[in-house]
Amino acid sequence: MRIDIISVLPEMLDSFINLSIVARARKKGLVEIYVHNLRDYTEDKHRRVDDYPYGGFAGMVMQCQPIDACISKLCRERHYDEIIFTTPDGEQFDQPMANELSLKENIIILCGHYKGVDYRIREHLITREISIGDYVLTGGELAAAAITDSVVRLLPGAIGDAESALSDSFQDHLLSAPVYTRPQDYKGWKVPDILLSGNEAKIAEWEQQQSFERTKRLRPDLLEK
Ligand code: 6GU
Repeated sequence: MRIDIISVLPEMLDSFINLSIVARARKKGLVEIYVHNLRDYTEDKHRRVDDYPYGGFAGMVMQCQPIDACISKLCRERHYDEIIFTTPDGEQFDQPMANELSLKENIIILCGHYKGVDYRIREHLITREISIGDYVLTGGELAAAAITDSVVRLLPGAIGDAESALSDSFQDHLLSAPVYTRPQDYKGWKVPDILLSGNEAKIAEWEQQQSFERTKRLRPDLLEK
């Protein structure tokens, strides 16, 4: 898989793509991630990528030219399955969407900034608009990082235990059961006896029941799905 991220703040994504599971997946050759600085594509001599909005509204708007230049260059080099724009008014990102994106070959993620981008970009170049939740971030970089992280960890081989991605919270519309590690007793805080029993069937049953109870208590909306 290949992910191209277009940003006015590429530094914000550098540490993320060079750390942890995402970095390891890149080293293993499971994913290629490229971050493009939008300013490298502007024809403006001051390297500006934004301008005042028509209509006298507040804030600045990202211009068509640099975005079009960057996306067009990438699209001449290979086919992209999805050209995503991160924006608070997009479709809300969730696990099924991450699963779906993890099956794509090549995707572009354009990080939104300022008041937004010239709407013509959204009409003519973007194939999918994604929000990561109902709150406003200063820029789309954190959203692009969240999307990339959730997609990359699903690529076969990205995380050690093949089963652990499947047992994630949300993967079956349920929250995960609690987990514990050594010691059995920490300052009198005990690990549930059932987990020390060695009875696999009983443990599996406990896990299911915990999963269901936590979902019912914390996220009853998930049970309706
Ligand atoms: Cl994708 N962008 C911004 N700027 N804010 C957000 C968001 C995206 N998703 C939630 N809030």
